[in-house]
Amino acid sequence: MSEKQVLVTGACGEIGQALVQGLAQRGGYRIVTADFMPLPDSIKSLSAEHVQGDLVYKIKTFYDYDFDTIFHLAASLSSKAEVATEEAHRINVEGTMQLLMLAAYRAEKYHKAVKFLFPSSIAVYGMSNLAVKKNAGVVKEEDWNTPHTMYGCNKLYCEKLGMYYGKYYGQKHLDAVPPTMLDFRAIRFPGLISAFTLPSGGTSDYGPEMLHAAAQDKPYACFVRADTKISFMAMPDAIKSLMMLMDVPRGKLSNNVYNIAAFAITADEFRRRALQAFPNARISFEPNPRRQGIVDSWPEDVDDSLARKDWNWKPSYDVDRFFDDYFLPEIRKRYGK
Ligand code: AKB
Repeated sequence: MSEKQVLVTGACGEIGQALVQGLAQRGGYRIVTADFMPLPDSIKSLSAEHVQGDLVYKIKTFYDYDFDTIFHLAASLSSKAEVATEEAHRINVEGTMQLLMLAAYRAEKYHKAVKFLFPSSIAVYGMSNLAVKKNAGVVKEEDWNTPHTMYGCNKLYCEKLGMYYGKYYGQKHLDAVPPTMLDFRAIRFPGLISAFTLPSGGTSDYGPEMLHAAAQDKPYACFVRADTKISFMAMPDAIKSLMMLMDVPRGKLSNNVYNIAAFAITADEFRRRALQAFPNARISFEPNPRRQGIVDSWPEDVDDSLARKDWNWKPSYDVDRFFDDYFLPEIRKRYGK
């Protein structure tokens, strides 16, 4: 069977590295990667070709490629995007727009379905204050689509752009079998935690930063209050969800955008679990008002019943399994603790 050609943008990021490894492990793909940065050694040999540079300027390169699936992961995350807003808009919106145009062009011109997988975020939600956040509890896809950040606005708008291109391009070939179209599918990710890489530029970063610091005996000043609660997920579950959403036949999808959830815990719960595993951990709380404001606008948890219903989504790691079966064993190997 011939290999499917896949593009992974933002391949050097946390999701990118884990996804390239996941695709390579599964086999059957020719993986083309793109990023500002050169590929890290961990995935260098897994990429058939790496295009290094700014996606907005490199886009022309990709018009000659016959991609079956595009994972567009490149983004400037929420904390970074708040201090470099126009730059974030350029990366998050213009980059996405260029790639959607490319996918739509290929779908229409060559009568070929192109799957476009887009990582959206809990940052698309925005609650006005903590009382509203508490009352809202677990939110559905259509609730509270009033983001407070540049990153959240960018992600929400790009979801709409993806649906727009999916709806209005390639429609004349919908009666083909299989239908040929730009097939846009998005997942709203919670905070992600990998045992192998550290995030940068995000606001959910306090979770993974605290755990990695504790495992290395480094002191950590958490930039949000102890009672701050949002949802988190193990990186292997994030990769599993992308693969599941890629695989599911279009006909089973009742939506283009899906919440997924695993466990919602407070920063204090992270501290308690870190101390349990590493009793000498030195963790303090020194809230940063700007970053605190961002997480206070995000929901405590999200309702992923639609993903469960449409494509049988279920995380493999609840909070206990996350610590006991994934994070702690891997991190102990990594830091020799
Ligand atoms: C961030 O903190 O910006 C990201 C996200 C929740 O999308 N991790």
